[in-house]
Amino acid sequence: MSDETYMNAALSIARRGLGQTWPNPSVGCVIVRTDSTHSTIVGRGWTQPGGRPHAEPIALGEAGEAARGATTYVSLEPCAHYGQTAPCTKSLIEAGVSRVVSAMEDPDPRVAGRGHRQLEEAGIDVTIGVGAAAAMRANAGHVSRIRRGRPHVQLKLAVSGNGMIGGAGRTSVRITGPEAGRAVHMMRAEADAIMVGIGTVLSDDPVLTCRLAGIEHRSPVRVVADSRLRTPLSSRLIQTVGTVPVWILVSEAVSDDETRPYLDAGVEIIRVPEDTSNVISLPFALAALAARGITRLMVEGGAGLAAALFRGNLVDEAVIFDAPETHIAEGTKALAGLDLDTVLGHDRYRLIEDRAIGPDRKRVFWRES
Ligand code: AOF
Ligand code: ZN
Repeated sequence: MSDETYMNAALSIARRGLGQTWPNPSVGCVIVRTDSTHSTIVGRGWTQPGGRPHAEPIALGEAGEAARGATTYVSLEPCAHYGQTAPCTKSLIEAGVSRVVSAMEDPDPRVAGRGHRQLEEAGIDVTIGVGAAAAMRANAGHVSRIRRGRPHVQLKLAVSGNGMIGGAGRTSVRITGPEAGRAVHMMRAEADAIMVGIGTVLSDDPVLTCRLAGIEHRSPVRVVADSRLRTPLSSRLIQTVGTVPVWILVSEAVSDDETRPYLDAGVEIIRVPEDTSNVISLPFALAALAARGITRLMVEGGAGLAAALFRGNLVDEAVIFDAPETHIAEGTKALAGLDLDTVLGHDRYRLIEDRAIGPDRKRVFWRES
């Protein structure tokens, strides 16, 4: 089988760690032995919850002696630095692998090409760039946090047949079917944090956890953009803070007296400077999340926050669920003043996925610049 096939396997197991490894990327590693007649996968590993151990030592451990002379496929350049563990390059060299196929260079300044170089200097045959486009997407959170100091922002919108994302007066209505609903919970599992605006908290009282059977433990940190600290202490978010963390982004103008009951309840309050419209500045808010280690941020509403992110050119990935069969007579227009088709039709966005999902349609747009 080809390099691409094994790299796809590495990329697909890397996905298992998405949302679990922050501030580290989730990397996949597959070790393959080839003899005269066929190839066999002798070791597999992915980055473990919390970011360590890294993928490579896990795969090497599974392969044992079979790693000697084998080829290793990794979805990100192996690390070259002494952190809390020894560098993966050292483990690969000591295990005697003869070839490493790596999807892309790691932008972390502690690695940045050094990993590949160390392997080559040890006489290992190194191929870089196999599956690079898919790896850029899988590692987008890590790359964004390292290069731009903010998380990768994935915006999810469910849009009715007549272009609405909610009922009149911001009330909550079901738009998509159960299949799309499950896809959204999977997206939550793969996010480090999920953010909504205060409007959504006040109208929907959402819980924002991942409730797919078997992966409930993969719920992301729940974040509210709430400049004036209006999240009700009685909201389901605050009531469940003991189970899954809640961080509230508030303006620097909010007083300690106001924040105290939230802190007492176990909420983390993050103070963010205001922008010219007297609400928290989104670039500062994203930087504060990245500083706390968040690499992948999913945004689930509402219209105001979505529009503000688009206006600031801060949406890296837009996942749109279209529900053609749902018609909402009086509702909230998808983007509060911005036309979604115009925004996503811009050259900046490329449609990378388009498929039916139950009675609905899922489209994924990726920002190219
Ligand atoms: C790998 N394999 O599975 C991952 C890597 O804090 P440390 O020592 O765990 O290092 C974190 C850095 O290691 C992180 O910023 C990224 O550059 C790299 N992640 N590297 O070889 C892995 N998760
Ligand atoms: Zn490593």
